[in-house]
Amino acid sequence: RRSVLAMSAVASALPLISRTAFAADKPVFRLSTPASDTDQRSVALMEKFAPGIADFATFEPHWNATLFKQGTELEAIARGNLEMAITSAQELAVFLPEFSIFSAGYVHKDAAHQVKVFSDPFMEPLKQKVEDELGVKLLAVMYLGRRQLNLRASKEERTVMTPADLKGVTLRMPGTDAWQFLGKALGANPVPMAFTEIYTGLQTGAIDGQDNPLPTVVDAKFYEVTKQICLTSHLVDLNYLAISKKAFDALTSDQQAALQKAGDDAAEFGRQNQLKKEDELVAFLKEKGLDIYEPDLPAFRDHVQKMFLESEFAAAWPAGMLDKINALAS
Ligand code: KDO
Repeated sequence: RRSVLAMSAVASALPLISRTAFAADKPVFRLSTPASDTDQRSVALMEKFAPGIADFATFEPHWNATLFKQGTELEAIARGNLEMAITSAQELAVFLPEFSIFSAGYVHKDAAHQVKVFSDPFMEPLKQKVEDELGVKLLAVMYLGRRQLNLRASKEERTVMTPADLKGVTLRMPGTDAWQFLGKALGANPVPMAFTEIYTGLQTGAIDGQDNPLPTVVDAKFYEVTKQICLTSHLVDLNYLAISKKAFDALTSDQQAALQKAGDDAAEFGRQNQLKKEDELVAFLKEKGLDIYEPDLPAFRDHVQKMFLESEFAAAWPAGMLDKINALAS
């Protein structure tokens, strides 16, 4: 009797053992990003994405560009050295120039417009190209916010109403051509610098200013070393939650669906929180003593749009795509 019991104990333990072995073998999805752990995209990933995939994979984020330098993540995924990133259209445009359409100022109108554009069938060939050429799958569009000009000078020292008022201003922009061109289109003198170096750059005066959405200005404490924010809203900025296609393809179809849902849930959660923060933080920044004001928006929009349309970037945009994007704006 004992031996029968023992036998059945062994038998029932077997699937358990193999399950345990499988659990120990769960793939680890490392994500590298310059974002801090308190950035709303990061919070959303921890609260929605990590638990959504926990049954079959381990999410291992590396914040503040501690694993890969800003801008090197796509190549790291392509080479098989990294599984996930929060990439940008500007970084994708380095490899696939058509993505520069999303780096042009005043193209996306708001967060909802970004979602409509990302989900539209006209994005399919672009997403496919990213998979085929970089081995990267774009899972979801994440909302970063409306980028604003944030300068060391007070409004009294420099009032910015039109692009001409930015003449000679050393403006830190992220380090790719599409980003640098946006700085130029704003009328400034753009310089490349990694996100993690901005605070010191502002503090020492190596740069006169930087551009980022209000939640980032607060999260990274740029308000401590700047005196004004000019609400140009020149780019309704997005990021793509990206995963290695190889890592994705190794999952079962149920796991892939669960991972996609976790990505969508994280993007939506982060979007809502970021939108709320964008609204709330004007008061916080004013309290901190910053001048916050709107410039002549048509002057900025016309200048930026004209420069992009006349640039070599626009030559790479798929025919008719800008009209299709504009048609999706409500
Ligand atoms: C930045 O470097 O200014 C930027 O805002 C660019 C974005 O694409 C994004 O990568 C972001 O930095 C980082 O995630 C840090 O918030």
